[in-house]
Amino acid sequence: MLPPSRRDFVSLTLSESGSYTNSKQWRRQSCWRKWKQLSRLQRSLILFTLMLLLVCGIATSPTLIGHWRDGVVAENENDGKQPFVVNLKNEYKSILHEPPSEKKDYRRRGPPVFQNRFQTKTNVSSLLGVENQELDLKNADKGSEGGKPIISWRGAVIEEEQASDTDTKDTEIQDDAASLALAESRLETVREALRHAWKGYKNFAWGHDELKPISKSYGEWFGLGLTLIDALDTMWILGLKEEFAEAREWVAKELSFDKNVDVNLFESTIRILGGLLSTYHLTGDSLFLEKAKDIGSRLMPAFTTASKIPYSDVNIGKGTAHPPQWTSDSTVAEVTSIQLEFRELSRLTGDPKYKLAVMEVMKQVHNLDGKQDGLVPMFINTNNGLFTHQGTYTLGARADSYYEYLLKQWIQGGETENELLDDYLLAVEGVKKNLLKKSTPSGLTFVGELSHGHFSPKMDHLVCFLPGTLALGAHYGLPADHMELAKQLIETCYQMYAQMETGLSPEIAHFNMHESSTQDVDVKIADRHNLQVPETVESLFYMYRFTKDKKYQQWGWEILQNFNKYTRVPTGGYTSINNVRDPANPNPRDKMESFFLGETLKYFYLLFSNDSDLISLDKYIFNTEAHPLPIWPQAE
Ligand code: DMJ
Repeated sequence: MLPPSRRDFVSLTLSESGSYTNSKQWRRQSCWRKWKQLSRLQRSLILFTLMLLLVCGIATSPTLIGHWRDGVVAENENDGKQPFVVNLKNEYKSILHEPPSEKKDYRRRGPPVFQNRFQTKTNVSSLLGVENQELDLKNADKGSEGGKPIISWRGAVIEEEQASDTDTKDTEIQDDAASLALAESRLETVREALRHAWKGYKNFAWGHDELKPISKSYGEWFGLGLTLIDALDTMWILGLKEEFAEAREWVAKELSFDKNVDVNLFESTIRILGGLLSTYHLTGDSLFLEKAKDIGSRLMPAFTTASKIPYSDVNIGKGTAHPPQWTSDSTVAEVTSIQLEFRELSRLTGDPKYKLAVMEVMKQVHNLDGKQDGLVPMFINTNNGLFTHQGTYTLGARADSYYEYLLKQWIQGGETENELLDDYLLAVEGVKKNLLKKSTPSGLTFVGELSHGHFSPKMDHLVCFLPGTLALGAHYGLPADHMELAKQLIETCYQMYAQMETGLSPEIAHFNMHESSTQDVDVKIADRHNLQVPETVESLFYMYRFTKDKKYQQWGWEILQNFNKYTRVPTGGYTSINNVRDPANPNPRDKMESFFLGETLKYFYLLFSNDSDLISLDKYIFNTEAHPLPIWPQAE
């Protein structure tokens, strides 16, 4: 039995007498007296109750618990342990209506503008009236998980997210519209350039090989309407129907290959045979196939040599062929860059003789001695079939498209001809080992030349086909470092334009490698001309197709503007220039090359188009004159 003073009950007598004064002193004395009158147990119970109320008050205060919990989270995040915090969150979330972690994630995501928008909307929604709270509750009901208030909050956030998504979509639609408008305006600029070039050709050089726009006359090379044929598929791709129709009319009525004329095998194959085959494929018009068969068969006498390595020149009227007057050699690039066209001619005609002739060349070159790490010399003898002038290796003139056609034949044939691929892969390694260097001061990667063991930092603009070819190979599954090299080289090719006073590249650049150099590119006086060649634009096109990096389009746009500024002739046509270093007097050469229409303008157009199906690189392979030929179906 407990003593009376420790009995378990509480009896509070608040008034000892009937007199009541409400003075502070009286209240203090009175309270204290009452407190003293309580038993120890009563006092303990009161203190315990007060403590309990205090703890509950703290626990139900979101602000305080928030501060406290954040402190714990920070501490636990610091040492990597969070079990207590996780439990705490679970324990309290139904009481606190604390937003789930997504809220923090939303705040972290997105650019500052988005974050501000989100925060503003959240604040606004916290001020919403009853109507909106009801809406939230409805969302909670639809929303799921038992319709708890916390879900109502999630519903609100979903609304925020939807609103933000809508805004983002609006922005994307605006971006898309702006980018479509930009692309269309650039495409129209290219169409206009082609119309202007065509206007000069039509007015002053109709049916002849090349326009001389300054003298308003023409030049003849083969006398076969070279510019007109080279431009056929470009006009088709650009949708210049009227111009295409008048060109077709000329092909149908005027073009005859029954002429006593010497033509260069390589040039007439890539421009005429390639142009006709491509136009046939794009249009389905058999006129172009018949013309292709005619010129193809007339070029075949070039292969009647002792070695089966073709002569450089053929008389397409007489059916005779010969090497140049000064040598019995042919150029390696020329004899190894006619394969895509003759192989396609065999496929279309069912006559294997074309393909057999050109593949014999590839077989011989594959087996020849005299290469260095897969790199080929520049000349080959048509009598004995051996390389001549050995010891010089370049990716420029006289060797360039050998490398390009190794890869492209492999792709054309359905990636089955392994010797072609092996030679290509070996050659890329040979380039890396022997020809790649960095310039000073900018560290541009360039491809120089090797001559009897001596490196020369000379790079032809022709070499700028290489980034595009490397990128194409990477697209077809070749090593990823080919693409990395392509990115470095296209930057260099662009700089060959950007560092010139006209913004147009010279035909040949010499890169500086001395520590004291203040500029990367030197140009010799004899190399200052620009023939409106396509290689950099071609590579920009491949790079854009595969990376979608808009900078390649922008670089191309700058180049096109400079062509318009320095090479456009007001009375019609464009001209090559002699001096890319003198904007005041670029010194026009009075010649518009056929490849300006056949290649350069076509690649500009394809570069500025965002439609990857416009001459898909999974269906077509471009010959070295930019004429697309189909990649063969696997069975063939
Ligand atoms: C074109 O005829 C072809 O691109 C060829 O492969 C190289 N020379 C000119 C353009 O530079």
